Amino acid sequence: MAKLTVHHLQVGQGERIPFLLEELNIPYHIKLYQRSPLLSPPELKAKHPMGASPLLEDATDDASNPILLAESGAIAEYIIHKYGNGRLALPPSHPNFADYLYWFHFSNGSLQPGLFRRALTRGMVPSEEDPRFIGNDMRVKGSIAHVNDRLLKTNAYLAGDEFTAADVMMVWCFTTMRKFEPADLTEYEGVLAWLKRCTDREGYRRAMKKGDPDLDIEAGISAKGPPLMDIFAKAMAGKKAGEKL
Ligand SMILES: N[C@@H](CCC(=O)N[C@@H](CS)C(=O)NCC(=O)O)C(=O)O
Repeated sequence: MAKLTVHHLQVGQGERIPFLLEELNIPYHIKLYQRSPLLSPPELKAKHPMGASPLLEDATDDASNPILLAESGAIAEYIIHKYGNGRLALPPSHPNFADYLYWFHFSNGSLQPGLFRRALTRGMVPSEEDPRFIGNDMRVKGSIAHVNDRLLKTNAYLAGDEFTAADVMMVWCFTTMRKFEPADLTEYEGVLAWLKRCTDREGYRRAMKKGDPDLDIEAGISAKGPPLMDIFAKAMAGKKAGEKL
């Protein structure tokens, strides 16, 4: 049996990994870390050169020298292919293989960096009329509309009819990540219906109970989004310059 430990910094993208493991019914241990005050605490920083979450520790083959893997996407692929028999991925022979790859990578490759850039710009410009904010805002709105169009087309999941790891990767961008950068989803019916489909899943509920039991899931999936994490907005605005984050 696999001996997996997920190192998860609470209220963060690490939530994807327990979600995936629960969906695949693969047993794991979870070690929780709290932000200190915004970034990783010293014990998580010490575990890997990037000091970020998620981290997967795999002691299956060698308990004295476990594999330590970072990067959400790499961890997801590792789990799917090493322990999941390829479940929740689409194979190259599947007609929607290209869709699967595209949407699997879209969250960390386009939407999430776009949201983060907009958050940074928001903190740096005098007003939302500033062209630097407008440019980033247009990119985020374009990305969300692109996801919405896709979901209105499939009327199911990102890769097509089946729930896949592409959905696991994307959900956090529309839920917990909105604690860092707000995004009103009122106009995006496709995204809202898909969010409900994904977050109604038992795997998601079990994962969130283990990883972030204090997070309000209903607020996370609401059209307006969850309450913001104040310390992040302050950090983006440079209000804590000189202080340790
Ligand atoms: N590209 C990485 C990013 C990891 C990352 O930045 N994680 C955040 C959690 S949302 C983190 O650990 N932040 C705390 C820190 O960097 O100190 C991934 O996809 O796993």
